[in-house]
Amino acid sequence: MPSTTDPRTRDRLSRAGTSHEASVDSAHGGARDHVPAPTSLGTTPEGVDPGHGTVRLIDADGVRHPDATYDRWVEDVDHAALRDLYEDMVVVRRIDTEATALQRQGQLALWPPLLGQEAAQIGSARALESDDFVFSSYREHGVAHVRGIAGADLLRVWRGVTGAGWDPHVARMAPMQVIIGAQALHAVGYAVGILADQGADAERDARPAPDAGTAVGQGRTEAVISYFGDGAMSQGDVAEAFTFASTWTAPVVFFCQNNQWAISEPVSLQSKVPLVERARGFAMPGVRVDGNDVLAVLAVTREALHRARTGGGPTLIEAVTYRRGPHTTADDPTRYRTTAESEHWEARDPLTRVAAHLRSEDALDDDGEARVQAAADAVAAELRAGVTSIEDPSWQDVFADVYAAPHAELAAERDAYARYLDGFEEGDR
Ligand SMILES: Cc1ncc(C[n+]2csc(CCOP(=O)(O)OP(=O)(O)O)c2C)c(N)n1
Ligand SMILES: [Mg+2]
Repeated sequence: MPSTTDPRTRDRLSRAGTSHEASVDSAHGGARDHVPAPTSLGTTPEGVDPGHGTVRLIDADGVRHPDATYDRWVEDVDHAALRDLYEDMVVVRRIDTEATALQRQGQLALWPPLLGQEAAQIGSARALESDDFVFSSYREHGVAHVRGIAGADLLRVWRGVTGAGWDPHVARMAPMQVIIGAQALHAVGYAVGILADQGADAERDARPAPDAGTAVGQGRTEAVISYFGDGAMSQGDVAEAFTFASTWTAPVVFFCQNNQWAISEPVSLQSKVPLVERARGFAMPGVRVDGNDVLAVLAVTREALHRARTGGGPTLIEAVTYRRGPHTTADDPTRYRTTAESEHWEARDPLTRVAAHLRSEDALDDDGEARVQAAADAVAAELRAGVTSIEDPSWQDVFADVYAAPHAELAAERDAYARYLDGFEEGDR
């Protein structure tokens, strides 16, 4: 692998992702047009409703609005495809409800509900190719579902029986990240690694070979997406990630779900300007999207991924949404927010607007709705059966994967823990 600290290598690697495809910017006048005009400092960012410059294709009443820039990104989405997106959202909401119930019944230690954020997660995850890589926080159950992670594997960590519930190489999704914002840096590191690999490939391809036919930079670039919240935007890690991604022209999409709250802290305390405007300072395109509109989210994420794949570098997407449940099952949101606010967002539910749209087009009826619900119930039943049959790991397992090879200090710690456990009555272990 070439040295990534050498500025010449860095310049070459940054260009290695460029393909011969028309760039997104030249295709429709430049995504930077979508960065809203700066709001004067001191005004309150739109904490409740997305305002100017927000991409929305299906409104809260289910009405489809044409969009000169974004329609082309979803022109393949017919009624059947939109029904699939709807079913995805119904299923992940059902997974969420079941997991919340499992926590209340003592089967899980904790659960962070996604209720209200289904469109942001399904729309963006369905924009990904199977070889793209995801770095998420702890709330992206919808993304994990789309990546093919089984319900029981999703819940394993929340049951407290493992540190990572799935194989990240298979799912192409890293284990969830609880350190706020850290995954933004992990994503950029991975994206720079893609550039480094391309640089190495380009060097190899540039060498004369008997049947050389591969042009430098030819082929699709895999892309990386990092999910984080509005609160994470205040973290140094995220600012550093933006800087590195921008200067390296890294193939990464930053997907911020602005769900209005960082536990009990509203977004208005985190930023004096809409979060998307931060992109401008890093010379990144920034797009603000109605995060409760699955079609709009699909469109803007496809555009951003295309930019990443074709050498256009990072994009910041701010998906304006709402966390309708508690931060986690250990939280009581009634202590810090009003019923009026909850009702405001309930009326902007991501599922009901798609159902309303499909029904208005005669593409969904009661039978269709019942089939979707039955599919969701089946997933929930499988999830419950899978989780409740997970066996507790033995106490030794916690020492098993800490180091690549055993060593004396680790053995001493394990023995000390064994003596500690021996101090309990039989059955208390
Ligand atoms: C570095 C760090 N600081 C603080 C915390 C405690 N903490 C856990 S969740 C959270 C709020 C995060 O809010 P946001 O980024 O908006 O994500 P959301 O929970 O709304 O999805 C905080 C501060 C943490 N996990 N990591
Ligand atoms: Mg938040």
